[in-house]
Amino acid sequence: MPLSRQNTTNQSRFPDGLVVYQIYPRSFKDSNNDGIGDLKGIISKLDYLADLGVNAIWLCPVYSSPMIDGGYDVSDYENVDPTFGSLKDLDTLIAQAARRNIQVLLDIVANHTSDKHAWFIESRSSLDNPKRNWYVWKDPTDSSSEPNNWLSVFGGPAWEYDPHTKQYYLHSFAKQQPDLNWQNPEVRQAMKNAMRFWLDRGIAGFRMDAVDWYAKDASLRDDLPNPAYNPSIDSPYNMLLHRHSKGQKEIYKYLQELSDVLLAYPDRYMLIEAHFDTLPGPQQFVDFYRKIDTRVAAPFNFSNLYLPWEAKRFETCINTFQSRLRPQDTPVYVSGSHDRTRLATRFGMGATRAAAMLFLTLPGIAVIYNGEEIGMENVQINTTSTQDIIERSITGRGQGRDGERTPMQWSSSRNAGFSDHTPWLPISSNYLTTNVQTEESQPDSLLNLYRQLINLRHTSPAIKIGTYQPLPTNHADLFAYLRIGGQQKLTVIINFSRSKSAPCPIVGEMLLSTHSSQVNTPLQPLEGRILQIP
Ligand code: ISL
Ligand code: CA
Repeated sequence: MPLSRQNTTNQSRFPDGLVVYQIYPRSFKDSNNDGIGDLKGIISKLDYLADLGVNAIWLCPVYSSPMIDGGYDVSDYENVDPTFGSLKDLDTLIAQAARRNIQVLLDIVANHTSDKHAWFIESRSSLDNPKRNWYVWKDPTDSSSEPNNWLSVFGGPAWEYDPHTKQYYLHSFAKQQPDLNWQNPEVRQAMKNAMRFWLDRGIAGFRMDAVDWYAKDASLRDDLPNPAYNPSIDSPYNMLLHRHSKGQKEIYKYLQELSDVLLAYPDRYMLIEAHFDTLPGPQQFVDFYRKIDTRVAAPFNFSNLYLPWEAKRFETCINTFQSRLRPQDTPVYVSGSHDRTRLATRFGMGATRAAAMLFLTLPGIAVIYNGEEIGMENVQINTTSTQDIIERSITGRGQGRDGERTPMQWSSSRNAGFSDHTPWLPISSNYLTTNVQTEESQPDSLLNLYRQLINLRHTSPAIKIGTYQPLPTNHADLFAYLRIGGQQKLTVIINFSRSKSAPCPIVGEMLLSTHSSQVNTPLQPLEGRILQIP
């Protein structure tokens, strides 16, 4: 009997037990000492990634870009920005990664382009330009103001007036990131062509950026005020509820069209950046599984990034989510990203081991953001070093993303072994102890725990392909679940308490403890265990 659930019930394209490693290329490894990470730098670290055991790397955008939003403002979808190297370097990276059984995923930023993209330059040139309708252009209102009240995620109105043609264009993000008009089939065709360009070069698939904004209310109705808005802590964007400026049902239709592109190639897939928090409710999230081909597409589950470190909150969140999935749906669990506070800073360094065990033993796909595996922390960036457009436009609100984007800490040598040149963002002051080289030499380091967990994920059939079942514990600090498959039955049990030990209610063989505990002892504070049950 075949072992794989996915291969028996459907032809899922997602490799079993997939671990995706997210790379922020600007901060991973600098090969030519200009202070900025690049493709050759990534190539030089492929052996590190192979030793870690990841099956895929997802590169944040490396396309040609004016870099207003760290490359999420693309001026050519079919080329590499010289900051990162050349198209040839990317081909080399794909080939070198393949030799190590590592797939390469690219980030498709399709909601908007850069204002320097040739399409937008044409579009803004005249009212009757053939590309005018590739973007969202509207006349001012009678009182000469913005067409409606929609806001930019990065602050201020989502409309920019263009004096040349006396119309406004829509930008859900920066004004240098005009929104494409997804209602226009030519735009969708152009995006599909860009995807094919990369698929033909050997890319395994994509992370689809900001899909929530693909479809807006066709009649551009105003968004309504958010009654829960708190001006002292919330981003000004959250002043309104975004019921009309994003999240319309056409998103599913558009994404299904993109799925069809992937289906025409063998073994290709996409991960979708959709947000629980920004959609009206969990049903919309589940709709991503129901309305898009689940063999090639799955949405990220970001909900864990917003939870406090409490057993019952995680238990409810994960059990509810799992209960809504059908066997053929692939969950995608995310523990950090280039947009969110790092795990060690969010939950505290003490919780990183248990969190690693949790995220790497859940079913489906695990996404690790670079640096989480060594316990990197958010870095306080002083105003003179600010890079992120959010920090520049919504200054001092703690919304900026530079803190989680600082250079990878490779060693205790100068600039943490990232570069010989002053890096584009400061290195964390903890790099002398928190770095790859040091942790490689310590058997019980966080890095070595990640390696063990990833190895177990690939070798244990229950974790790799097994089902997920809740396991109620009757203890406020414990969260436990069963993974059953391929003749193996495992329990994962995590003690979320930072100070109290807890009785271990499970009898079984200890496969792994985050704290090297012996079997039949109480769980230590913040300990996680994987137990094999006869
Ligand atoms: O991170 C956010 C705000 O702090 C989110 O609202 C984020 O902007 C949204 O999830 C979309 O993010 C993605 O697209 C953006 C880019 O800036 C982010 O880095 C990317 O992850 C625009 O392309
Ligand atoms: Ca460089």
